[in-house]
Amino acid sequence: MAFFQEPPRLGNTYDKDALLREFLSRALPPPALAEIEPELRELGALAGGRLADLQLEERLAEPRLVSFDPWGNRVDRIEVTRLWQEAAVLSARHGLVAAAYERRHGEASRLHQFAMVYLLEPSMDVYSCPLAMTDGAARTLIDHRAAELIERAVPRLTSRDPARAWTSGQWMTERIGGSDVAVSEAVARKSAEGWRLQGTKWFTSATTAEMALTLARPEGAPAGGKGLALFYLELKDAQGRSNGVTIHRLKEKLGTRKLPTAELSLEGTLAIPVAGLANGVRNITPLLNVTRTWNAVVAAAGMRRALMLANDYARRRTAFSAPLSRKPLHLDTLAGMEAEAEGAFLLSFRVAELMGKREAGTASEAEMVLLRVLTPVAKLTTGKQAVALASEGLEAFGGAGYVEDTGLPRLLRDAQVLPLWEGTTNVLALDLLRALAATGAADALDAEEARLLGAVHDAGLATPADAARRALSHARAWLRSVADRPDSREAGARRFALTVGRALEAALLCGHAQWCLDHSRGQRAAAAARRLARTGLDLVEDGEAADDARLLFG
Ligand code: UCC
Repeated sequence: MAFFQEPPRLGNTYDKDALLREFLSRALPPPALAEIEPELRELGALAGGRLADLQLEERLAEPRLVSFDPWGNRVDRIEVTRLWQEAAVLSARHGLVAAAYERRHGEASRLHQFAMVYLLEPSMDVYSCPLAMTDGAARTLIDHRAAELIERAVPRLTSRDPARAWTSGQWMTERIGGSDVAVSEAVARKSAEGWRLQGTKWFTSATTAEMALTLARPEGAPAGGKGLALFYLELKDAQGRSNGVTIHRLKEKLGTRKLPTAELSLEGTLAIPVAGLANGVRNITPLLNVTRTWNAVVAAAGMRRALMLANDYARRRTAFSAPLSRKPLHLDTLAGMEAEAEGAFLLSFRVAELMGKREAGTASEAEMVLLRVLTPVAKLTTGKQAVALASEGLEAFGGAGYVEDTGLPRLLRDAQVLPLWEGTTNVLALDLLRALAATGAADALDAEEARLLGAVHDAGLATPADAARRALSHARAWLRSVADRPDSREAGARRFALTVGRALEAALLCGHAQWCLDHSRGQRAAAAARRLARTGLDLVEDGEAADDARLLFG
């Protein structure tokens, strides 16, 4: 009989994720875990089952901009895919934004929220984008204590009722601006009815939102980021008419194709200042820090999805007379991916954990500084890892990974956005240097290293712990060496940031692995720590690599 290859299957993505379950056992108080686990399991079943099927079924569907109604009236309506419509309902019902604000689990509420995001996101066709901005907008309004806007918008942004829930846009990018937001051209003019905005926004993601936070320069204000102001606007007025927002077209992008990203004009759009009439760039950074955290979690989630598919396939695919799962070289490749995915997960969830503590008011001063430092590190490190791992994931399927109707190429296209939006790798590397210049930042990083590696005592973790220590010490020495050489500092910023990111991932994995060993949770995490530390030394065979690879095969 002719041969047909069996496709990969996901199954319940919660049950299959050993690291997620270990991490939650370690990080959450047992009653909190007992309370949320049934829902996580339900989401895992949905993500690995019906949603994944729908995603594949409507692989070719894309959002559509309807500019006019049949009678020529401008309507600027964006129609989204079925999966997006369902994702909106599911996200509200499960509280993918709300959980962080309801704070039912105190400082662990961000872990609860991001565990749900991590599970659902790979099957939601980047609906995480509007959710991330919605979360960021709520955080920004609250951080600025903008009382009237909080009262008006936050209950909608954090609603669990799909009929009441709003999403928010984050309209920063202009044709002239890009990463250099300070040169934005949009202008704000005071009128009898309030502030009106005029200008063009060049890359507004998820333009299906009900509101947006944006930047504009009040007439007469000075140039630069300090002269911009942060504004709140709603896209429609109370009668459902456009608030001076004209959508010109949707972007034709490499990936995130289900996500409608628009070019639009603001033509007399009524808007409300959120935090005075200056320092717009600084004032929008709470939003950026939230979306960058989402970016890191989404990167880790995408990596896990590629790996789950590749692992399952390795059992189903026989080549050269054995299943791939029995081929040492294939296992070694999957093990490298596993180690990367585990590092990315632990780094992004460390940021989530710190964010939760900050919001619950339980973070120490040093933890707040650490959060500021780790946010760009996590975003930039995991963004790069996500692309590399998606590419490796496709390769694990051979030719099938390059064929569109397997649904696999999307993994790579959607990953490619992660290092570039919400601040490119270079912009974030410079942001790390900015953050490290603050008082106490270097000490906070040292304390994190000591916290993670100080508890590691198992002999099998000595090598990766040492590798993490050496990398961090090398990074510190480099930073000191360029203190008086701004050009060298800038030129080396990316390498520095990635060194810090990867070293922290190794340290986090060592800390996690030690916990697993202490709690009879097996050797998997220790193998991942060793495998991560081996990266870059791939030709060095130390005799344990093949054993570790078997331990890491999920
Ligand atoms: O790409 C976009 C669409 C994405 C859709 C949503 C995706 C959600 C994804 C998640 C799920 C998948 S939206 C636009 C993305 N654009 C950016 O991210 C901008 C990239 N550029 C930067 O990040 C730059 O570093 C700037 C614009 C923030 C800063 O540039 P400047 O003009 O050089 O500004 P300064 O002077 O360095 O910073 C201004 C102030 C300073 O404070 P003060 O005024 O006290 O001196 C900085 O310390 O802002 C402070 N600051 C920060 N504070 C700057 N960055 C931060 C920060 N991250 N946190 C706290």
